[in-house]
Amino acid sequence: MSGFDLQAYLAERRALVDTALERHLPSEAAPPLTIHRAMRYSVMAGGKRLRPILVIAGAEAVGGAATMVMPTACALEMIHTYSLIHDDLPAMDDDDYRRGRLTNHKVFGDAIAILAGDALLTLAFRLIADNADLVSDPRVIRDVVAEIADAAGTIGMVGGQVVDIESEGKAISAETLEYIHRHKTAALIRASLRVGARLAGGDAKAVAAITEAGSDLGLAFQIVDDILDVEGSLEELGKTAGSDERKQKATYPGIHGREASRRQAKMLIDRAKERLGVFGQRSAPLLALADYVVERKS
Ligand code: GRG
Repeated sequence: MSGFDLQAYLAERRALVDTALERHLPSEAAPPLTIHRAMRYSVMAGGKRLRPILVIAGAEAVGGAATMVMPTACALEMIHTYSLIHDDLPAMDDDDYRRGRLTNHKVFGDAIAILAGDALLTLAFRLIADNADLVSDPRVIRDVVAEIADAAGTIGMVGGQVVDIESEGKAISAETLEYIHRHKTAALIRASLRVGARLAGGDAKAVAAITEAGSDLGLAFQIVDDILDVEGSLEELGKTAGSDERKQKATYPGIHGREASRRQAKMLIDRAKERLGVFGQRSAPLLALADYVVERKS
């Protein structure tokens, strides 16, 4: 037992992220009012804030602090929230609930939901540019922009989403499923850890270790998400459970069975934790976060 208090760590970092998001989002009183309300509705609906906390934890692992990376941490949460808003649209997964409330398009209509996602994605890159004022070498921002664009775009999250949509109702191979999960989900999680370490001045060895750990952590996160979709409830998940089966989506438990999926997630987490060993005492939050990824119930 490490004795590390993960719940306190998560609560403190979540509060910092929420305060920063509140500050960076356009005011509901600023015109055009509807789009600003729609952006705030989904971002401020809660959520675990996993990606911004990983940006912060990545920075802390190399001796940095949350203040140095906060605009980029908020940017990752905005990109993630945009992807959820668009994923819930009738043209994609057509979901009614997200983060314990009605989905964005159910409240604001499809057009505003599309635009709220677009606006969050563009605001995210504005925030990454603003992060230049907080780092010792602003040239790193160029790489951070490129890495986040790649992780969110067609060689990352959007690419995974395309293959996911094209695979609905089809029997796909285990390799294709891993491709979907690594791109749709793991790419952004890996990038969160990586840019946190880079912005805080991590050297090449540290960034390489955190990148590999991030990749394993990201895949494990999506495998657990697949298992929770089978085992969870609307109350626990804040979204409708059983949606993968209804949409005839291939999942880890569907292809490998629940037990083998759990074992695979655990193997990935153990491997990630081994890689995080290079950070010594500073790895405590990341090690606890890794365990949380497999043990979580929402
Ligand atoms: C629309 C370009 C585009 C991509 C959509 C995010 C996504 C890709 C789809 C949502 C459906 C899904 C199961 C995605 C996998 C990623 C995932 C597990 C999202 C949920 O993330 P959490 O659990 O959500 O971190 P909270 O609400 O806690 O932030």
